[in-house]
Amino acid sequence: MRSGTVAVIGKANAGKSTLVNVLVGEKVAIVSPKPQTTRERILGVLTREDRQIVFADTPGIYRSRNELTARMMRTTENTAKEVDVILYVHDGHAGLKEDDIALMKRELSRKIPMLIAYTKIDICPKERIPADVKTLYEAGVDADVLPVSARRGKNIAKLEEAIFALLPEGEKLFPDDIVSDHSEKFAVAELMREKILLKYEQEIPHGVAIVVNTFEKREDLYEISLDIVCEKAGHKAILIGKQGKALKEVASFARKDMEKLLGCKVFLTVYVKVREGWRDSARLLKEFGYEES
Ligand SMILES: Nc1nc2c(ncn2[C@@H]2O[C@H](COP(=O)(O)OP(=O)(O)OP(=O)(O)O)[C@@H](O)[C@H]2O)c(=O)[nH]1
Ligand SMILES: [Mg+2]
Repeated sequence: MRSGTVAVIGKANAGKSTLVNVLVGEKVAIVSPKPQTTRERILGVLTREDRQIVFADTPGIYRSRNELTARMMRTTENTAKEVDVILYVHDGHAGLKEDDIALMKRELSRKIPMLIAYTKIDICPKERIPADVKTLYEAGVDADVLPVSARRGKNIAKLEEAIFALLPEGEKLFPDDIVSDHSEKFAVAELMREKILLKYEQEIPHGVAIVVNTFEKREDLYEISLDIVCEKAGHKAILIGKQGKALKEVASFARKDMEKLLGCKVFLTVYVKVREGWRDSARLLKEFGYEES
């Protein structure tokens, strides 16, 4: 039996959460085309007869501009320090830049076994892959590079085996039926945030926090009531839309996913509230559940 933890690290929007979800085989983390989708460390647990791999999905590396993003970066830094393996996720489609090499070298300097998942190969030019691998080798990035596509499920089994080979012998860290360290209530809040990330543009989704006030099972349905907290009155108006149309749409979209997750009907009530500057307020960050992991 081998078991251990794997920090999944990389730039914002690289495809870390998508990769963790396919490796674990369940949606443990939300995904969107916007950077800074993941705000907290989320564990996704893969258990087989001979192994348990605990993936720690992390907020993507991004220049921090407020206390929320600064906390996110500290979470990522703290996670990378205490693991058996680092899985560095590189977005092959975005192209290899000098700062990618610098980030990989920084992770390598921790002296923790590291693999590079070169992802999104389904949409990147084929000839680019060997050229980038050569560039990395010549730059002294001494780690195995595995080309994968999380979206197409390509080379995922190979990646799992490469991780498995780096894990220490040991007993399971979680019971067999656990796939994540987060609650259903957390997952519900995240699904709401995911739909907001998908529907609204620019700063609006980044300035949104979800607070679940009611989460109760009543016979054959869940009663869920939540606040969408935003930063400005102008954002609130856009979130709600003309005659509440936008909000109705996004809430209905989220409700359908919540029903899939919980396996029963959901009665969802949504309120939009304004809390100016919450991303820089230690008190509000705590109230909304954003503590450093
Ligand atoms: N074509 C393609 N797109 C992918 C692949 N993996 C992820 N994506 C897309 O890339 C975008 C970002 O994916 P995420 O998994 O949210 O990225 P992340 O690294 O977790 O991002 P942050 O949490 O913001 O740091 C989404 O639109 C995904 O659908 C892939 O293998 N192929
Ligand atoms: Mg993510």
